[in-house]
Amino acid sequence: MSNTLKSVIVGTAGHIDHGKSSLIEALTGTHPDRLEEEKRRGITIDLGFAFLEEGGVRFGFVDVPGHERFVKNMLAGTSGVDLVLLVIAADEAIKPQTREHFDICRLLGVKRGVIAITKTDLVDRDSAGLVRLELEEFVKGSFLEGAPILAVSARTGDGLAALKQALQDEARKIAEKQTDRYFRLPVDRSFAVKGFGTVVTGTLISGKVAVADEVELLPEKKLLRVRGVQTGGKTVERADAGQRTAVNLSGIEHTNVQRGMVIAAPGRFAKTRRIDARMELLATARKIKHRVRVHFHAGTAESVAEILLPDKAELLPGESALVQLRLVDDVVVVRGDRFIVRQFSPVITIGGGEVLDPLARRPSRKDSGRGKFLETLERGSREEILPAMVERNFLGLGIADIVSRTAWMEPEVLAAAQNLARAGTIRVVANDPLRLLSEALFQEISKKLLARVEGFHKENPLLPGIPREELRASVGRRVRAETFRAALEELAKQNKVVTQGELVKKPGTEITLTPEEARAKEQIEQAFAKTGLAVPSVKEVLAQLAMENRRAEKILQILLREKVLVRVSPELLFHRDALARLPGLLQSYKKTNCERIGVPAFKELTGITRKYAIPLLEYLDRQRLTRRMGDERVIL
Ligand SMILES: Nc1nc2c(ncn2[C@@H]2O[C@H](COP(=O)(O)OP(=O)(O)OP(=O)(O)O)[C@@H](O)[C@H]2O)c(=O)[nH]1
Ligand SMILES: [Mg+2]
Repeated sequence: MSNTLKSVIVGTAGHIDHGKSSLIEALTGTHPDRLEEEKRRGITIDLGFAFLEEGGVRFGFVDVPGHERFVKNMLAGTSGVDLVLLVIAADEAIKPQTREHFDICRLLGVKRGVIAITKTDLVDRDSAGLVRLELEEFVKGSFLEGAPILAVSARTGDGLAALKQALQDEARKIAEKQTDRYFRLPVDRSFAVKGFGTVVTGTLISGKVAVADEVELLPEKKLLRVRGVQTGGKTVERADAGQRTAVNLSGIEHTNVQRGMVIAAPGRFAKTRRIDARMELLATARKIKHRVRVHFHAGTAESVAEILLPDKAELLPGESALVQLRLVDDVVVVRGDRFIVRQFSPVITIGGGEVLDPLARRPSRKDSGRGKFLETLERGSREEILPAMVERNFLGLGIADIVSRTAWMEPEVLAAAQNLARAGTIRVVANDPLRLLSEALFQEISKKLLARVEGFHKENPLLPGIPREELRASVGRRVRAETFRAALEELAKQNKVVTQGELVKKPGTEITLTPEEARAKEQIEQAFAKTGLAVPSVKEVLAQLAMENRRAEKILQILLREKVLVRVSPELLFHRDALARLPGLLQSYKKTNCERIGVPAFKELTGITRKYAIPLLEYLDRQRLTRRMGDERVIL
């Protein structure tokens, strides 16, 4: 099984014409230059590839151009390499792109490498020795300090065996890649193969991809099917992280896939144009100011970008800072991805760094927690980052928000979330799909809901409870449905509220009526409504109900508390509609007669007897619709 071999990606680096491509050919038998123009001009323009299986390692070589005009192609090839093969011609020693490529490798976080001093057939031993000393000095303090330095010649084959051995030794030190990660492959080429259709290639930087998988093309968000997979030029069922991979895709023209796009596990990654990052400015660069325009490169993608310096006016050579990158085009990156920044014009590499928050928000003075948050993203553990992320989002965070920022696996997020929930830091408001909220915010929302339920009961003593939607509206649209549901469930679990169908209420505020009671309530109301002001006695009304007196009394109380019936005197109740007609009657009397009215005139006006007239007038006095003056009332 060829899959048991360790896969290692080796990228070349070095100045133009220093012999990179020749060395790859000498090592693998494949000349990596494939374009007509490359052959004609004798230089590498775009990325070239070659493979070698040796000593239990499957090497995938990415050969890059040394020409300063093609550094952007070099960048697309270098992201994802495990090992750099830094090539220096013995007759020229360190040149500008030796330095630039070396800087790029360092900024991209390449961890290991082998240095080849080539074309040794052109110089004497002493010169080669001087170049070696110069190189040792050059890489001091960097990831290449102590790396093997081999003197070789592609022409004579001198030193090639030792170089292969050194590559194997370094390859062995590279950590095995985890394949249980979400699949991600930044595309570096797309072309059509007769009889197969679209084929895209790239370095598989994360996870795995197999025949028949569904993948998502980003940033377009187009779902595609994998028809076939190749690694190292061989057809395979599956390709794993760390392999040069070609994927045959159905459902798309090759012209619709370009370098810089990403194929990935569907729904796991997101495109962005606003990235918070830690950026280092090279010591050799000029200082940069807030909002400087640059070229941004990450993976195989590039975009013009603006660098925002939220907490400083300028960034000095050799300094590093928390910056925000505003891109012109969409890219797909996650926390921890490396990037390179090149000066807008003339185009040279000036710095690079590490993505902290790929879905950043606009920096603002009000956002005082930003710096601390980014530092947590930079250095924190998952258990520290997760609550920090959750706290910054009033709406809480869904699993997709978390994964697309961090590329953490869903089970990892779940496990961390559960630990944090147990510790009382965050609240899991929904499990499937997972949604998290800060515990403090959750408590605040619960408190508001409870207060609203209590307030509702006070305002509406006779309504059984507040409708869910009304309760939901009371906390605003910034509270998501899942959060509302979870808070309500929690309150119910604590027995602080009771939910009953669409209603929410405090426990112990039972006033639900049976159908029989509801009918009785209707009958009582009718008895008063139809008699106008000449109301029957309460006793009489209740006696007519087919219901024991105590229950009937209770229903009467409900009507009184709902203010359908109004107690005018200890004995007399009136329907509110009948009472509502009185002010109008009095006002028209005042207009057509006089502003004073006596008991007889009132009796005549309303058509009622003295038995009702006196209590009603006293009620009107209390309501300040009339004022008693001797035997008469002044209509107010
Ligand atoms: N004498 C001698 N010439 C070499 C050796 N290696 C490469 N050359 C020659 O140097 C020239 C450049 O070699 P390439 O391999 O194309 O150099 P490169 O670094 O790939 O160049 P770019 O890709 O354009 O940056 C060619 O003419 C090679 O034949 C060597 O070991 N000895
Ligand atoms: Mg070349």
